[in-house]
Amino acid sequence: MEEKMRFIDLRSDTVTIPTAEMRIAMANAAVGDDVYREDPTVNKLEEKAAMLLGKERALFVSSGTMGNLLAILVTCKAGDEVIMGNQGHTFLHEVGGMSALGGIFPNTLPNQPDGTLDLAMVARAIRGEDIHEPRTRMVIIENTQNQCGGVPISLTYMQQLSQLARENELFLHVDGARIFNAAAALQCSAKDLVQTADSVTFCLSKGLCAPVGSVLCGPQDFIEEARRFRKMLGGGMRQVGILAAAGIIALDNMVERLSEDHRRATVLAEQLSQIPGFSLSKGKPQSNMVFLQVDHTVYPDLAVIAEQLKKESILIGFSGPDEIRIVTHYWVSDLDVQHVVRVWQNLQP
Ligand code: TLP
Repeated sequence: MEEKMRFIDLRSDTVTIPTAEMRIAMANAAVGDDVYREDPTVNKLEEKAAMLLGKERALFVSSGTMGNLLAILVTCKAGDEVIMGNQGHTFLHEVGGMSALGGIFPNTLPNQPDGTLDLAMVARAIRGEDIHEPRTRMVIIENTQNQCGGVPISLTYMQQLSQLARENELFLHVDGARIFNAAAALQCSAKDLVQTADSVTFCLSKGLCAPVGSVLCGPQDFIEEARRFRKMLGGGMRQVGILAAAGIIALDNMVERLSEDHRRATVLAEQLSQIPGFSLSKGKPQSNMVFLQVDHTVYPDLAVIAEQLKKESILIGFSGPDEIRIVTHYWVSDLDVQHVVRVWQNLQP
């Protein structure tokens, strides 16, 4: 019997638990010491990930945060600068790791509503050879861009940003925590989306349902260096094929179905935004996230909404003082969506 989730948990896709198939694969995984590079299941996952993303090599890491941090630590020295969005996860939600652990400097530019960074602003932000200034080494772009609404960043933009980065000898890293959602939304392959980037981190443990782990993909020498930094950070794990086994199922069986989550997010957005007091703050969903602006005059206290929903087994997240974030995933079914809409229609201010 497959374990089910106790709540309709819409707080994030990070809350997903592994499928029954994953648990069986985990129990039966062939393992070895991955610090010796002897875990066959990790090796298989890394080869599969590198091929799928079109990069030379890949490295299994504990989290998206670690993947992004390794990319930065490998590329930059202390005092170097990274251009990134001010709504990017790397800037907002990675505990300032790049500065705390690497002495590396974020130069944030405003994310535009479509999640991109204005290319002219990026060009202007790149430093010259002035002895007073830090060196710009790197640009990070997030795809899908979470805080801007879970928006996918187009192939054309990715190519333009990459060209700008190349012309200025900058390393382009993609925080592709949800790159497969972006690819599903844009109806292209994840490989095409990151083809012009130097490196990418993607997460196995969000919409793809694996319990733990992300993968950093990039050039061979870059990944070799990332492996050293991973060890330095205490992230050299041993018989970790137990986890990689779930990651392999995630890549084999969970990618194709992501558009179902997108469809359910669209249904939720359409239905909930018709209820007085709620509107779509970041437009119609393009992937698995719905952002709802709450009218303060109707619902002065968001905690009251969360409490009523929780009583009906529904959990929601908040992304601002008056904003609710809802994320769909494997464990949210069509029936769950109907239940959420029914309960929401009966909320009391
Ligand atoms: N995002 C989480 C929270 O940390 C906000 C969420 O619920 O959305 N990049 C992006 C774009 C992310 O959204 C996240 C997680 C990460 C990186 C970090 O991944 P983990 O949690 O594996 O370190």
